[in-house]
Amino acid sequence: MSYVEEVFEGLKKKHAHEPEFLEAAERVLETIAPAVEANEEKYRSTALLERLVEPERIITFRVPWTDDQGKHHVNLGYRVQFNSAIGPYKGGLRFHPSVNQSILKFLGFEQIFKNSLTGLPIGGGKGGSDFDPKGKSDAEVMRFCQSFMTELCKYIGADQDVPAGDIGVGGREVGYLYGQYKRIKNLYEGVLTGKGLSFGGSLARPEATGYGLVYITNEMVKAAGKDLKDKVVVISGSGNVAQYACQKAQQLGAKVVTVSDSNGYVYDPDGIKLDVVFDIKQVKRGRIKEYVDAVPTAKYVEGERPWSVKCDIALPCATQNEINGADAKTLLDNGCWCVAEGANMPSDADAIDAYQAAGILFMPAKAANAGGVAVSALEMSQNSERLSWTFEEVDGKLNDIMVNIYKKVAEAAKKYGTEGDFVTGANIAGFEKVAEAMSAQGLV
Ligand code: NDP
Ligand code: 2IT
Repeated sequence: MSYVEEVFEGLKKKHAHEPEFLEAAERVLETIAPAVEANEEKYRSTALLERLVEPERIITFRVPWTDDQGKHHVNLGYRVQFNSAIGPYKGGLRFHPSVNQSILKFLGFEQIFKNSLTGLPIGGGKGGSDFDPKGKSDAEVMRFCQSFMTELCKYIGADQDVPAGDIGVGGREVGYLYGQYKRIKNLYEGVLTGKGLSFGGSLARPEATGYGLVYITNEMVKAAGKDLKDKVVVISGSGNVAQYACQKAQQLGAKVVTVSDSNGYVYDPDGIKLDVVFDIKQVKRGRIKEYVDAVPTAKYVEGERPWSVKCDIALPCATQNEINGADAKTLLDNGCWCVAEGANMPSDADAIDAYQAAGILFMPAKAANAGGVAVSALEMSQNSERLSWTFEEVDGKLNDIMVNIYKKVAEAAKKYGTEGDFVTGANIAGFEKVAEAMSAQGLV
């Protein structure tokens, strides 16, 4: 058995009840195998892979809070501090009823390599809660965030661990979390990113993940001799990532025809009107089906995802495993020739096999959605120097970072004899820097 297989077998025995984490670990381990084999003696003798796959620590805690009727509730809170070899733990907080340790370990593990690809000094972490913000009042969300931070504040800090948003955690939640951190610790520091502009946030952070996704997609498409102009794009989700992916794709001349939420999708053959989506999601916190009230020529499809809509390019921007093998086949049968992942691990293993067998352009999440965390790291830099950069400055750096990620990923794929396989390229390029830092720092 190879070293990589041995480590994965051990992991399966120890964490049999964590399917999402095992899925993410298996995919990374199998694709970095050639880079591991090139240094096998060194990595084996220092148990490098055994250390890489176990979080440095996981903090779990209860989060008691009171609803508007005075009823008491208890949710679970977590922070997975996965790897600090190249910088303080960095990664978002997810508030969603599906959150559990397996999902946060998968996200934290992916975050290690994503953060490494940005070229910025940030380690990997992730956290969150099984709290469901849907249907809660602002006051309930505030009380929940305050209780969550009352415990979390003991374990984070601007040079220690810097959380941000993810599903269910946006500007409102980050604001409440920041207020409570400051109140308890009496520290005004960049402990969270995605903050509001009036208290240390960065311009272009809300846009960063979606814009970055389209910048790297554009780079990949250009390298294949094509462009985004007039291409039909299908997007899933209608949250932070989906909204700004839609905006940038439209700015580059593409025609985005769908957005979705967990209830269904909207198909607008004339192109999604983003002002309508902003109003539903950012102002009213409503459901995407309300889109057809404002745009009666659009169609709402209840209970389905948008993968049966004919497109050139698919940008999944909702959640993990939202495209399975059958969905991928439908996309391919309808002529889709490019998939880039805004969400984390939206394509399951069968879907990726289908893309690769068909030879389409495919950019995996840890490269494609790294723009969000990259601008978070730029927010940390601005907080450290107590200055704010202009929108153009941040957006320009974001574009450079995404172009560089594309280069790194493409070069690593080529170096290991799998040209055009950006899954292998992203995993190896992300891994090499982390492995070097872990090796230099000894057995910790
Ligand atoms: P938001 O909470 O802003 O939006 C999430 C969107 O996805 C909503 O439309 C939501 O619909 C939909 N969604 C969530 N869960 C499901 C589900 N189980 N099935 C179907 N639809 C679902 O989150 P973000 O836009 O921030 O995050 C989207 C994805 O992007 C996630 O995978 C996240 O990890 C990833 N990501 C986010 C980054 C960021 O900076 N925010 C950075 C990098 C990656 P509904 O309202 O019905 O729940
Ligand atoms: O998955 C991700 O990269 C994020 N949710 C963003 C993390 C961050 O720290 O900005």
